[in-house]
Amino acid sequence: MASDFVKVGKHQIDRKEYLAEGHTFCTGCGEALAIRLVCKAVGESAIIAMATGCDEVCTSPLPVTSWRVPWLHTLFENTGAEISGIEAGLKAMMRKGKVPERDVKFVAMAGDGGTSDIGLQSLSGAMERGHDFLYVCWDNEAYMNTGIQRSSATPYGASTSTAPAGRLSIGQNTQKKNLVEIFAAHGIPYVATACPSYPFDLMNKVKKGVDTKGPAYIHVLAVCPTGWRTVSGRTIEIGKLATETGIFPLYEIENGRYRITVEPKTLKPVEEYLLAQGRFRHLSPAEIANIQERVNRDYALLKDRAARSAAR
Ligand SMILES: Cc1ncc(C[n+]2csc(CCOP(=O)(O)OP(=O)(O)O)c2C)c(N)n1
Ligand SMILES: [Mg+2]
Repeated sequence: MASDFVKVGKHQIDRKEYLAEGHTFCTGCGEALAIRLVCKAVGESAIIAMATGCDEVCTSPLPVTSWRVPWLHTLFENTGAEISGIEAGLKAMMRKGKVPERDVKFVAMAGDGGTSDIGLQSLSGAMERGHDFLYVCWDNEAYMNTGIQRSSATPYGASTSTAPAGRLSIGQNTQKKNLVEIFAAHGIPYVATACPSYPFDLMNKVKKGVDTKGPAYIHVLAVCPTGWRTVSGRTIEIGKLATETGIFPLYEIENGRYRITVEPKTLKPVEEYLLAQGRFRHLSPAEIANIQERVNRDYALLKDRAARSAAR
Protein backbone atom coordinates (compact mmCIF):
# COMPACT_ATOMS: atom_id res chain seq x y z
CA MET A 1 0.00 0.00 0.00
CA ALA A 2 1.34 3.44 -0.90
CA SER A 3 1.17 6.02 1.87
CA ASP A 4 -1.58 8.62 1.64
CA PHE A 5 -1.64 11.32 4.31
CA VAL A 6 -3.80 14.34 5.00
CA LYS A 7 -2.57 17.34 7.00
CA VAL A 8 -4.85 18.40 9.89
CA GLY A 9 -3.25 21.40 11.60
CA LYS A 10 0.26 20.22 12.46
CA HIS A 11 -0.73 16.54 12.29
CA GLN A 12 -0.16 14.13 9.41
CA ILE A 13 -3.06 11.68 9.42
CA ASP A 14 -3.10 8.45 7.44
CA ARG A 15 -6.16 8.43 5.16
CA LYS A 16 -6.19 4.65 5.04
CA GLU A 17 -8.49 2.61 7.21
CA TYR A 18 -6.81 -0.51 8.62
CA LEU A 19 -9.97 -1.52 10.48
CA ALA A 20 -12.49 -2.12 7.70
CA GLU A 21 -16.13 -1.12 7.88
CA GLY A 22 -18.63 -3.92 8.48
CA HIS A 23 -17.45 -4.78 12.00
CA THR A 24 -20.08 -5.48 14.65
CA PHE A 25 -19.21 -3.01 17.45
CA CYS A 26 -22.19 -1.38 19.23
CA THR A 27 -23.33 2.07 18.17
CA GLY A 28 -21.23 4.72 19.91
CA CYS A 29 -18.48 2.29 20.98
CA GLY A 30 -15.44 4.23 22.20
CA GLU A 31 -13.22 1.21 21.70
CA ALA A 32 -14.04 0.91 17.97
CA LEU A 33 -13.04 4.53 17.45
CA ALA A 34 -9.86 4.06 19.50
CA ILE A 35 -8.84 0.99 17.48
CA ARG A 36 -9.36 2.88 14.24
CA LEU A 37 -7.20 5.80 15.43
CA VAL A 38 -4.49 3.60 16.92
CA CYS A 39 -4.20 1.67 13.65
CA LYS A 40 -3.95 4.90 11.64
CA ALA A 41 -1.14 6.07 13.92
CA VAL A 42 0.76 2.76 13.71
CA GLY A 43 0.33 2.49 9.93
CA GLU A 44 0.72 -0.30 7.40
CA SER A 45 3.80 -1.98 8.89
CA ALA A 46 1.84 -3.31 11.89
CA ILE A 47 1.56 -6.90 13.03
CA ILE A 48 -1.17 -7.13 15.66
CA ALA A 49 -1.71 -9.79 18.32
CA MET A 50 -5.12 -9.48 20.00
CA ALA A 51 -6.70 -11.27 22.93
CA THR A 52 -10.36 -12.27 23.05
CA GLY A 53 -12.69 -9.40 23.89
CA CYS A 54 -15.08 -7.04 22.12
CA ASP A 55 -12.13 -5.99 19.92
CA GLU A 56 -11.60 -9.51 18.61
CA VAL A 57 -15.21 -10.72 18.63
CA CYS A 58 -16.46 -7.69 16.68
CA THR A 59 -13.71 -7.72 14.06
CA SER A 60 -13.28 -11.38 13.18
CA PRO A 61 -16.57 -13.28 13.06
CA LEU A 62 -15.79 -16.27 10.83
CA PRO A 63 -15.57 -16.32 7.83
CA VAL A 64 -14.93 -12.57 7.57
CA THR A 65 -12.40 -10.16 9.05
CA SER A 66 -12.14 -6.39 9.39
CA TRP A 67 -8.33 -6.45 9.49
CA ARG A 68 -6.28 -4.97 6.69
CA VAL A 69 -2.96 -5.61 8.45
CA PRO A 70 -1.55 -8.96 9.63
CA TRP A 71 -3.52 -9.88 12.75
CA LEU A 72 -3.52 -12.85 15.11
CA HIS A 73 -6.05 -13.85 17.70
CA THR A 74 -4.34 -14.92 20.93
CA LEU A 75 -5.61 -16.48 24.14
CA PHE A 76 -6.10 -14.19 27.12
CA GLU A 77 -3.20 -15.65 29.04
CA ASN A 78 -0.53 -15.36 26.37
CA THR A 79 -0.90 -12.07 24.51
CA GLY A 80 2.40 -10.84 25.98
CA ALA A 81 4.11 -14.14 25.20
CA GLU A 82 2.75 -14.24 21.66
CA ILE A 83 3.87 -10.73 20.70
CA SER A 84 7.29 -11.56 22.25
CA GLY A 85 7.58 -14.66 20.05
CA ILE A 86 6.49 -12.85 16.91
CA GLU A 87 9.00 -10.07 17.51
CA ALA A 88 11.93 -12.33 18.43
CA GLY A 89 11.13 -14.87 15.67
CA LEU A 90 10.70 -12.40 12.84
CA LYS A 91 13.82 -10.45 13.84
CA ALA A 92 15.82 -13.71 13.95
CA MET A 93 14.57 -14.68 10.48
CA MET A 94 15.55 -11.25 9.15
CA ARG A 95 18.99 -11.55 10.76
CA LYS A 96 19.51 -14.93 9.11
CA GLY A 97 18.36 -13.62 5.72
CA LYS A 98 15.35 -15.97 5.62
CA VAL A 99 12.92 -13.06 5.11
CA PRO A 100 13.73 -9.59 3.70
CA GLU A 101 14.65 -6.88 6.22
CA ARG A 102 11.75 -4.49 6.79
CA ASP A 103 10.39 -2.15 9.41
CA VAL A 104 7.70 -3.92 11.47
CA LYS A 105 5.65 -2.40 14.30
CA PHE A 106 4.80 -5.12 16.80
CA VAL A 107 1.52 -4.29 18.54
CA ALA A 108 -0.54 -6.22 21.09
CA MET A 109 -4.08 -5.28 22.12
CA ALA A 110 -6.48 -6.52 24.77
CA GLY A 111 -9.33 -5.39 27.00
CA ASP A 112 -9.11 -4.53 30.68
CA GLY A 113 -10.10 -8.06 31.69
CA GLY A 114 -7.47 -9.51 29.34
CA THR A 115 -4.85 -7.10 30.70
CA SER A 116 -5.51 -6.46 34.37
CA ASP A 117 -6.64 -9.98 35.25
CA ILE A 118 -6.04 -12.86 32.86
CA GLY A 119 -3.04 -11.72 30.80
CA LEU A 120 -1.12 -9.76 33.44
CA GLN A 121 1.54 -12.40 34.02
CA SER A 122 2.64 -12.91 30.41
CA LEU A 123 2.58 -9.17 29.74
CA SER A 124 4.72 -8.53 32.80
CA GLY A 125 7.19 -11.14 31.52
CA ALA A 126 7.33 -9.59 28.05
CA MET A 127 8.03 -6.17 29.55
CA GLU A 128 10.67 -7.50 31.89
CA ARG A 129 12.48 -9.24 29.01
CA GLY A 130 12.47 -5.93 27.12
CA HIS A 131 10.80 -6.97 23.87
CA ASP A 132 10.25 -4.26 21.29
CA PHE A 133 6.46 -3.83 21.16
CA LEU A 134 3.54 -1.54 21.92
CA TYR A 135 0.73 -2.91 24.07
CA VAL A 136 -2.62 -1.10 24.04
CA CYS A 137 -5.30 -1.85 26.63
CA TRP A 138 -8.91 -0.95 25.83
CA ASP A 139 -10.34 -0.18 29.23
CA ASN A 140 -14.14 -0.31 29.12
CA GLU A 141 -13.98 -1.21 32.81
CA ALA A 142 -15.58 -4.67 32.74
CA TYR A 143 -15.77 -7.96 30.83
CA MET A 144 -18.16 -6.45 28.33
CA ASN A 145 -18.57 -8.93 25.48
CA THR A 146 -19.52 -11.73 27.85
CA GLY A 147 -22.18 -9.68 29.66
CA ILE A 148 -20.77 -6.77 31.73
CA GLN A 149 -19.03 -8.79 34.47
CA ARG A 150 -16.76 -6.82 36.80
CA SER A 151 -12.99 -6.90 36.27
CA SER A 152 -10.23 -5.61 38.52
CA ALA A 153 -10.36 -2.42 36.41
CA THR A 154 -14.03 -1.76 37.22
CA PRO A 155 -14.21 1.44 39.30
CA TYR A 156 -15.55 1.58 42.85
CA GLY A 157 -19.31 2.09 42.89
CA ALA A 158 -20.10 0.83 39.37
CA SER A 159 -22.98 -1.61 39.00
CA THR A 160 -22.16 -4.67 36.88
CA SER A 161 -23.87 -8.01 36.29
CA THR A 162 -21.62 -9.78 38.82
CA ALA A 163 -21.37 -6.80 41.20
CA PRO A 164 -24.92 -5.44 40.99
CA ALA A 165 -25.93 -2.39 43.01
CA GLY A 166 -28.90 -2.95 45.30
CA ARG A 167 -30.22 -2.47 48.80
CA LEU A 168 -27.22 -4.23 50.35
CA SER A 169 -24.50 -3.39 47.85
CA ILE A 170 -22.93 -0.33 46.26
CA GLY A 171 -21.95 -2.47 43.25
CA GLN A 172 -18.19 -2.87 42.74
CA ASN A 173 -16.78 -2.44 46.25
CA THR A 174 -13.05 -2.52 45.44
CA GLN A 175 -10.82 0.18 43.94
CA LYS A 176 -9.77 0.10 40.29
CA LYS A 177 -6.39 -1.57 39.79
CA ASN A 178 -3.84 1.02 38.63
CA LEU A 179 -2.32 -0.67 35.58
CA VAL A 180 -0.45 2.44 34.49
CA GLU A 181 1.56 2.51 37.71
CA ILE A 182 2.04 -1.27 37.62
CA PHE A 183 3.63 -1.07 34.17
CA ALA A 184 5.55 2.11 34.99
CA ALA A 185 7.03 0.15 37.89
CA HIS A 186 8.50 -2.28 35.33
CA GLY A 187 10.81 0.58 34.35
CA ILE A 188 9.79 0.41 30.66
CA PRO A 189 10.63 3.47 28.53
CA TYR A 190 7.11 4.61 27.65
CA VAL A 191 3.77 4.44 29.47
CA ALA A 192 0.74 6.64 28.76
CA THR A 193 -2.99 7.07 29.16
CA ALA A 194 -5.21 8.10 26.25
CA CYS A 195 -8.83 8.44 25.14
CA PRO A 196 -10.34 8.74 21.64
CA SER A 197 -12.16 11.90 22.80
CA TYR A 198 -8.70 13.48 22.36
CA PRO A 199 -7.73 11.90 19.02
CA PHE A 200 -4.51 13.82 18.33
CA ASP A 201 -3.22 13.25 21.86
CA LEU A 202 -3.97 9.53 21.41
CA MET A 203 -2.30 9.27 18.00
CA ASN A 204 0.79 11.22 19.16
CA LYS A 205 1.21 8.79 22.03
CA VAL A 206 0.78 5.78 19.76
CA LYS A 207 3.48 7.12 17.42
CA LYS A 208 5.80 7.64 20.38
CA GLY A 209 4.96 4.18 21.66
CA VAL A 210 5.75 2.34 18.42
CA ASP A 211 8.89 4.40 17.83
CA THR A 212 10.17 3.62 21.32
CA LYS A 213 12.84 0.91 21.40
CA GLY A 214 11.63 -1.62 23.92
CA PRO A 215 8.23 -2.09 25.54
CA ALA A 216 5.60 0.66 25.51
CA TYR A 217 2.19 0.59 27.16
CA ILE A 218 -0.86 2.77 26.44
CA HIS A 219 -3.97 2.58 28.59
CA VAL A 220 -7.02 3.75 26.62
CA LEU A 221 -10.30 4.65 28.32
CA ALA A 222 -13.05 3.25 26.08
CA VAL A 223 -16.54 4.56 26.82
CA CYS A 224 -19.01 1.65 26.54
CA PRO A 225 -22.63 2.80 26.04
CA THR A 226 -23.94 -0.76 26.55
CA GLY A 227 -22.10 -1.55 29.79
CA TRP A 228 -22.00 1.97 31.25
CA ARG A 229 -25.63 2.66 30.30
CA THR A 230 -24.82 5.90 28.53
CA VAL A 231 -26.42 7.55 25.52
CA SER A 232 -24.48 6.35 22.46
CA GLY A 233 -24.33 9.87 20.99
CA ARG A 234 -22.52 11.16 24.11
CA THR A 235 -19.45 8.89 23.91
CA ILE A 236 -16.99 11.64 22.99
CA GLU A 237 -18.43 14.02 25.60
CA ILE A 238 -18.29 11.40 28.38
CA GLY A 239 -14.70 10.53 27.49
CA LYS A 240 -13.88 14.24 27.80
CA LEU A 241 -15.66 14.45 31.16
CA ALA A 242 -13.45 11.64 32.45
CA THR A 243 -10.45 13.88 31.85
CA GLU A 244 -12.12 17.17 32.77
CA THR A 245 -13.12 15.77 36.18
CA GLY A 246 -9.65 14.26 36.83
CA ILE A 247 -11.08 10.71 36.95
CA PHE A 248 -8.98 9.70 33.93
CA PRO A 249 -6.10 12.17 33.55
CA LEU A 250 -4.21 12.12 30.26
CA TYR A 251 -0.50 11.83 30.87
CA GLU A 252 2.66 10.02 29.82
CA ILE A 253 5.69 8.65 31.63
CA GLU A 254 8.71 8.82 29.35
CA ASN A 255 11.83 7.24 30.83
CA GLY A 256 10.38 7.82 34.30
CA ARG A 257 9.39 11.46 33.69
CA TYR A 258 5.71 12.29 34.16
CA ARG A 259 3.99 14.82 31.92
CA ILE A 260 0.30 15.71 31.93
CA THR A 261 -0.60 16.10 28.24
CA VAL A 262 -4.13 17.53 28.57
CA GLU A 263 -4.46 19.68 31.65
CA PRO A 264 -7.84 21.23 32.54
CA LYS A 265 -7.52 24.67 34.21
CA THR A 266 -9.87 23.57 36.97
CA LEU A 267 -11.40 20.16 37.47
CA LYS A 268 -15.16 19.70 37.08
CA PRO A 269 -17.00 17.88 39.89
CA VAL A 270 -16.90 14.07 39.44
CA GLU A 271 -20.68 14.08 39.75
CA GLU A 272 -20.95 15.36 36.16
CA TYR A 273 -19.20 12.26 34.88
CA LEU A 274 -20.80 9.77 37.25
CA LEU A 275 -24.41 10.84 36.89
CA ALA A 276 -24.23 10.74 33.09
CA GLN A 277 -23.98 6.95 33.43
CA GLY A 278 -26.63 4.43 34.49
CA ARG A 279 -24.04 2.23 36.20
CA PHE A 280 -23.37 4.99 38.80
CA ARG A 281 -26.86 6.47 39.10
CA HIS A 282 -27.56 4.74 42.44
CA LEU A 283 -24.67 6.50 44.23
CA SER A 284 -25.66 8.68 47.18
CA PRO A 285 -24.25 12.21 47.63
CA ALA A 286 -22.02 10.86 50.45
CA GLU A 287 -20.62 8.14 48.18
CA ILE A 288 -20.00 10.67 45.40
CA ALA A 289 -18.19 12.89 47.94
CA ASN A 290 -15.93 9.93 48.83
CA ILE A 291 -15.09 9.36 45.19
CA GLN A 292 -14.42 13.09 44.78
CA GLU A 293 -12.01 13.04 47.71
CA ARG A 294 -10.08 10.13 46.24
CA VAL A 295 -9.88 11.75 42.79
CA ASN A 296 -8.60 15.00 44.39
CA ARG A 297 -5.90 13.06 46.22
CA ASP A 298 -4.81 11.02 43.18
CA TYR A 299 -4.79 14.09 40.93
CA ALA A 300 -2.68 16.08 43.40
CA LEU A 301 -0.19 13.19 43.49
CA LEU A 302 -0.01 13.13 39.69
CA LYS A 303 0.52 16.90 39.52
CA ASP A 304 3.26 16.61 42.10
CA ARG A 305 5.01 13.88 40.08
CA ALA A 306 4.73 15.97 36.91
CA ALA A 307 6.12 19.06 38.68
CA ARG A 308 9.06 17.08 40.09
CA SER A 309 9.75 15.57 36.63
CA ALA A 310 9.73 19.04 35.02
CA ALA A 311 12.20 20.28 37.65
CA ARG A 312 14.65 17.41 37.01
C1 LIG B 1 -9.27 -18.05 29.84
C2 LIG B 1 -10.59 -17.52 29.41
N1 LIG B 1 -11.48 -17.17 30.34
C3 LIG B 1 -12.68 -16.66 29.97
C4 LIG B 1 -13.00 -16.52 28.64
C5 LIG B 1 -14.37 -15.96 28.23
N2 LIG B 1 -14.30 -14.59 27.79
C6 LIG B 1 -14.23 -14.26 26.50
S1 LIG B 1 -14.21 -12.61 26.24
C7 LIG B 1 -14.29 -12.29 27.90
C8 LIG B 1 -14.35 -10.87 28.41
C9 LIG B 1 -13.14 -10.05 28.10
O1 LIG B 1 -13.17 -8.83 28.81
P1 LIG B 1 -12.17 -7.70 28.43
O2 LIG B 1 -10.79 -8.22 28.28
O3 LIG B 1 -12.34 -6.57 29.38
O4 LIG B 1 -12.66 -7.28 26.97
P2 LIG B 1 -14.08 -6.62 26.54
O5 LIG B 1 -14.98 -7.75 26.16
O6 LIG B 1 -14.58 -5.83 27.69
O7 LIG B 1 -13.72 -5.76 25.37
C10 LIG B 1 -14.32 -13.49 28.62
C11 LIG B 1 -14.42 -13.59 30.08
C12 LIG B 1 -12.05 -16.92 27.67
N3 LIG B 1 -12.28 -16.77 26.37
N4 LIG B 1 -10.86 -17.42 28.09
MG1 LIG C 1 -13.41 -4.83 29.12
